[in-house]
Amino acid sequence: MDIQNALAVPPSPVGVTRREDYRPPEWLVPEVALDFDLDPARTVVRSRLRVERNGAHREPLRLDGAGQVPLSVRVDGALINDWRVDGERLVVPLSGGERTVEIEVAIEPEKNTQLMGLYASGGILCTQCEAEGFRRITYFPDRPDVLSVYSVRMTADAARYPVLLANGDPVASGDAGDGRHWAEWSDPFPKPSYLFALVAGDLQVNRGEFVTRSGRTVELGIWVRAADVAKTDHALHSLELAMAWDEKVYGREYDLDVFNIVAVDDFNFGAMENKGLNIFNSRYVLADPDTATDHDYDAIAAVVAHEYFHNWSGNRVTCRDWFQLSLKEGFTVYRDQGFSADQGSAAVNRIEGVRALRAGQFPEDAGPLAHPVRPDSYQEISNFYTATVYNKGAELIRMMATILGAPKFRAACDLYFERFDGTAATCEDFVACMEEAGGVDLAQFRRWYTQAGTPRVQASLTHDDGRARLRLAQATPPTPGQATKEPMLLPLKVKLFGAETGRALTEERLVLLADPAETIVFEGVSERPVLSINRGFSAPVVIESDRSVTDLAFLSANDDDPFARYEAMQQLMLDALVADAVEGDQGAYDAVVAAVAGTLDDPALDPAFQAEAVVLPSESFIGDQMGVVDPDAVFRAREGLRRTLGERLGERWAAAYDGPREHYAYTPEAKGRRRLRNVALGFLAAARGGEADKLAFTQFEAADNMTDRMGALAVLASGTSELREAALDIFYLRHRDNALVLDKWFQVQALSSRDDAGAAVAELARHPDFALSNPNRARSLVGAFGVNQRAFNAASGGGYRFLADQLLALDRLNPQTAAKLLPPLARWRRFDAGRAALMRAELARIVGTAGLSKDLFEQASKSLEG
Ligand code: B3K
Ligand code: ZN
Repeated sequence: MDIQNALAVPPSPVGVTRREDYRPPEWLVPEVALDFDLDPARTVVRSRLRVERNGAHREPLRLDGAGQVPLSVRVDGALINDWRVDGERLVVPLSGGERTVEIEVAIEPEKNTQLMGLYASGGILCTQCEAEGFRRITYFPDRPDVLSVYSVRMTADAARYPVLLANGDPVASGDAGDGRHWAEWSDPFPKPSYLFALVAGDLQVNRGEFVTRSGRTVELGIWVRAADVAKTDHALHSLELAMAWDEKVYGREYDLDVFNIVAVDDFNFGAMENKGLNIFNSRYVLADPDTATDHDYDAIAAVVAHEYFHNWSGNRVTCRDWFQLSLKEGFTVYRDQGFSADQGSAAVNRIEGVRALRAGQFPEDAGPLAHPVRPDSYQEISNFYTATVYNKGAELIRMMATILGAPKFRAACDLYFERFDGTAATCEDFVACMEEAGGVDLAQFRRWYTQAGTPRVQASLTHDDGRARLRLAQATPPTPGQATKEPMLLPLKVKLFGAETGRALTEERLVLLADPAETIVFEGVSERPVLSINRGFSAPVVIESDRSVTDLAFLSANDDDPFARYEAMQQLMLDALVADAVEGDQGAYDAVVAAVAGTLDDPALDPAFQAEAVVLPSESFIGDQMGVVDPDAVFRAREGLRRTLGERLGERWAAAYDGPREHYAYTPEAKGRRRLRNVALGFLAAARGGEADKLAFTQFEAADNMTDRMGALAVLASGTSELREAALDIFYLRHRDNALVLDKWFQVQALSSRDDAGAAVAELARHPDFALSNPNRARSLVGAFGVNQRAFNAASGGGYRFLADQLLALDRLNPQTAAKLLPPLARWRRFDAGRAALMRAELARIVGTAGLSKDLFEQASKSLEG
């Protein structure tokens, strides 16, 4: 399609919701009783709503709906006929202040491919309501500031659905005749509709028990298919750890008698924090050493904890409207990061967190889909479950915790939970508690919620007469709709080290940079200082410093903050790689080799840290440092440095690789040793080619755990030997019946660095085991390919065309997941004119497609405009 024509494209097919238009609900629903006659083909839902007029007005009751038709409506027990459907809303004229409204609707769970509302997954009936899925189940004021006490009755076929679960505590159950049975659940805590859940299925449970600090016993249950029960111990154990951690660190105790988690295979994201009944993507529940990697184990613990922590940060205190999403998500990510940091190496955990931020959020902030942590408008709220709202949102909480200090931060959280318990709150409410209990003024800090874009800080250090001067200047680049930016409040942890003696010349100082530029003076600096800045990644910014190769190498060996040490090494590597990619200048490679050698030789460092410190920055992060991304040059430079490191440090990699073999254990120490061995294998492969493939194949065959098997397979999948095909075939045959493991098989090929990766991915999309209908499978191939920078950005445009084709096909089934996979096409401004035109043409093709969902339309049209 002609781009100019496409740009004159149809105006948005949907309305825009704006934060400034927020109005309190016209009607409240203090109580709701739901009765489900469950059947995958046709489920009848009867609701009884006690409604109360909110304030003095004469408006009718307007209830959100989507896709269903009301069968009947009653008011105070009497059938009425003067209701109407306006758009997708049910409008019921009501007089008086308090009435009971009963509505009957029918829905078709097995036809629900969007996986929002009530749907079927592998024989299980389950729900997903956040953000606006409840309206697909029944008519309701489907907004988070309407809080109701729910009771639920379910009736279903007893053989197909022996287990019936809902929010809260079980009340009663019995035989309904005709081979059907029923169960009732009741949740005493008022909640918004997005936290409603039910599950019906043939499930088995792994039970645990947790005694809260006030002595109440909570029955825990992880519900899965019978064959998977053996893979649920880690999730159950993680839940117990999370419950204890939240009591200890935040003083938060669980409040119901039961806490259930159910695993389903078809799920749009990771998991969902429904009150008392969390529903999970099975990839964040099921694990055993043979099928799950260390990364999977860590992710399961983090997601289990995250959803559990939402019981307070999200459920007891919820969001007033969806613009406040980061109120629960940013805070809860911050809380789960704290939990994970306490389970193993805090330094490695922070490195992983920052790496995720740079991989997912920085590009978002730098592109056409940039938005503030508290957005101002949306077409489709599902598009705002982003790295900005989640991960940058968590950094905002971290900065406030840094500014307040731990004791005051805890007091401020206590105040927030106490003051807003049982209500729907705003980001402003949270910040106000931080200010009040912290005794600080956060007026300027609030800009973090309103301004998009990643601030850049220029730092330069001068030294004379025993005095060091640190000049700092900040600027935030323009983002769509925000051409100019105000200065931000940036908490920067800073320390100086002596270049000659290596000793610390100052204490760590917390600089609160508020002005566009400031100079900080350090007295009594007797030798040339080296600057350690943004230690612990205290602010989510880009630091541009004039530190030399020598200084970065020095910090990578001597800084006493492990994150800063990692960061110095990364900067050293990045500078070296960009110089090579842009100018073919390999002058800094010697320094990188020496720094990596020093890190591997340092006996004080644990293997987990060593492994992360020596891993090269990703291709996309290297690209982010360039004016125009040249994906081929980045790939060439990165492979070149990998080979150089592999060759020149061959003995060290071999030593790291050849350490004593041990039986699998999931402990932080064993995990660190596995990680270092697999990183070493990668460097050995870069230097030795086919010979390393043999090594990898031996590891692949001998591995007693999935981490080592995947580590080897990743090396083989990017290699050229015939062992590659053999390993992929063995893996496929061994794991073809395990969907989660088969996802890894698709993913490892989509991420391959081989020249034919693009063609291989197109071929895999035709594989009988590939299906767009399962979000995990779609992400494992289409999503992974989008982050394979060189393959996706092939100059032919074939990668762009492939992605657009897949998105259009997926949009017809599952718009939410399709829209989530679009962002790689939004990066067009970062590439040369040829690639940019090809990407824009695909975006234009998407936007111009008839019948597009509003999810994909919003993402594609904004990407094209940006
Ligand atoms: N709150 C859910 C996310 C729902 C996403 C809806 N598009 C999971 C979580 O963040 O904990
Ligand atoms: Zn969450």
